[in-house]
Amino acid sequence: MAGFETLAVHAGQPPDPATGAVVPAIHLASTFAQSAVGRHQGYEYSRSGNPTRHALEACVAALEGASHGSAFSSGLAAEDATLRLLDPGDHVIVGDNVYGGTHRLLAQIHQRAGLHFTPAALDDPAAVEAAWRPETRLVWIETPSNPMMRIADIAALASVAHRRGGLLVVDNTFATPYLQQPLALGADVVVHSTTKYLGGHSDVVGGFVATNDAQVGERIAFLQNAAGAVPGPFDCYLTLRGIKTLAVRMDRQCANASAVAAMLAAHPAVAAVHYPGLPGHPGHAVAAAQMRAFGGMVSFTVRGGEEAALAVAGATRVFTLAESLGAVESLIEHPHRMTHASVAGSELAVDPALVRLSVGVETLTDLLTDLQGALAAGS
Ligand code: P1T
Repeated sequence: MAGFETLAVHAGQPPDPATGAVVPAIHLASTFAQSAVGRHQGYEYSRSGNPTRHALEACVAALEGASHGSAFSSGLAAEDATLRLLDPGDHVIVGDNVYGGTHRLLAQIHQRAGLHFTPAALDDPAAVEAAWRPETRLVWIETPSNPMMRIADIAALASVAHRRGGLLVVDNTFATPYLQQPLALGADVVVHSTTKYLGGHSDVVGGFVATNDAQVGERIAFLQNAAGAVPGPFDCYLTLRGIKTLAVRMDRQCANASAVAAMLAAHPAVAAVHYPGLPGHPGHAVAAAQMRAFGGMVSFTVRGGEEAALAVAGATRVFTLAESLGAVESLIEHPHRMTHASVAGSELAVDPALVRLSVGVETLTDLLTDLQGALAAGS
């Protein structure tokens, strides 16, 4: 089997047999000619299947070690399709720290359609087991989690879920398949916001579902076509283009993030740093065992509370104040008021003193100087 970087550049995108083009074509056609009714060359209509989208699907499936992969128009569309595997009355155990939009999707859409869910400590397999009900069908986690960077033991949770007859879904957005391969660790389904590290350049929104369970994969492909939340061909092309450099971007982002985390950990204005690469992080050992490196995301609380956090988030010059993450440019945000505003006041609410960083590929000294200046302004 080819190595990760080779797959990232080539999987699903051999040179075009008609022209030799080394880059996949952007097939804009919405429909495909049939030589007789039902006789076609594999494509009928672009919601059901599109050659550029299929290249992306083959590539990400290969990176995740999956037999089935379906691309969606956003991460939330991919999550929505995954939750539609369930029926009214079914129960989901969701990690108690997840992207605010994931909680909103469960609480404000799927719960209304009859799904039940219970948050449980994602870093404690016993807590997940304790939350299990006879009607539990699925455990849903992020690791590292957004925005607290908590680490779930994927293999341990997979064994709890399987013993009880459920599925484990891992949102692999923060880690990417370069750092962590949930399916190889026992997870049943991987979901992604490809908007983040896979796209890598803050210029495309997308999502993905990957699995080795044929029944699940076929149902997800059915939902992709039947509900229709598909990405356009240009978006698929941009995502494929981003993926080619995933490994090299990630190497730099991990190195920059670990230096940023070390600086913050020693800074007097910082109360706590959440980065699984720090030896004191409670998930450090599990992360070291299941991840290649510790990722490009760092969060921290400031001693001055919410006001200081807002001041820091507003005072950087190299880090741009913006939602999202995973691209080449560094971003800073205030989860309580931004990405996790939809969980404010709920049991999943995040500390208003928390600041989240997505560390990019810029020159490390510029990033450190920028943060030190903002921390001085915020204290
Ligand atoms: O934004 P979208 O492509 O729909 O993906 C949603 C999503 C899913 N999973 C995780 C772990 C995410 O972080 C996100 C989106 N998150 C942000 C926009 C953010 O700034 O945290």
